[in-house]
Amino acid sequence: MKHLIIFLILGLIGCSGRKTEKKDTIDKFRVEKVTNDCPLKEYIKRSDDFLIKSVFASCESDWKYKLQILKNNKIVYQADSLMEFEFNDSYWSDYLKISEDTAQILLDVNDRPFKNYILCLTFVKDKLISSNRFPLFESKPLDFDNDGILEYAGYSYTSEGYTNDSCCYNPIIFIEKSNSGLHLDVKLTKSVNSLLFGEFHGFEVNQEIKVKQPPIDSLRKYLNN
Ligand SMILES: [Ca+2]
Repeated sequence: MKHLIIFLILGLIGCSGRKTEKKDTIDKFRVEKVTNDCPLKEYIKRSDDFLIKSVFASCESDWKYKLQILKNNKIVYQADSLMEFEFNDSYWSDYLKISEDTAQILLDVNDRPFKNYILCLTFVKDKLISSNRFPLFESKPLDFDNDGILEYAGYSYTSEGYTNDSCCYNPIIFIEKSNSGLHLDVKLTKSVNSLLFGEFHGFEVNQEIKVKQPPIDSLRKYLNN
């Protein structure tokens, strides 16, 4: 969490106009100490016309933060500076060119202590038109409903993995990869979870809804793992 501390200290310094000279001196000393022990570095990734910029503490290089996305030198997305991102090899492409003007960027968000999730940003030219949260995709996509279109499967809760020991409703979510990009497959998600849990209880995990867990083989089948 050292980089979080650095951020918080930087945030405090950003309000220095309202602070005393003594307080400013203490804060500057802290920042220099922390950054000397674990200097900040910049992470840059290019996807087509989009430039993703973020920073990370060199001693915690897995977690990037203060993320910005630029197109033609203009900031088109700026994450909350407390959000942490990871850039790992994965089953899914982190950039989808949908048409001449439309593209999707997928970001792996570290939501610790909870499970990572995917933030799917859809841009038309340089405008962000939608921002969707998807569960992390568990494996390669599969045409689960035989409609000729692939779907990714994932679930949103637990850090331990999906086991049949848990007692609460935790739906498997299907994200269809169509010609118009990635989007929630409502029909498939409803039908599979109705089959697994006897009834569809919604798209969100719900700890208030106690359910009999389906056999692990069924879960693995629908997670394609
Ligand atoms: Ca399909």
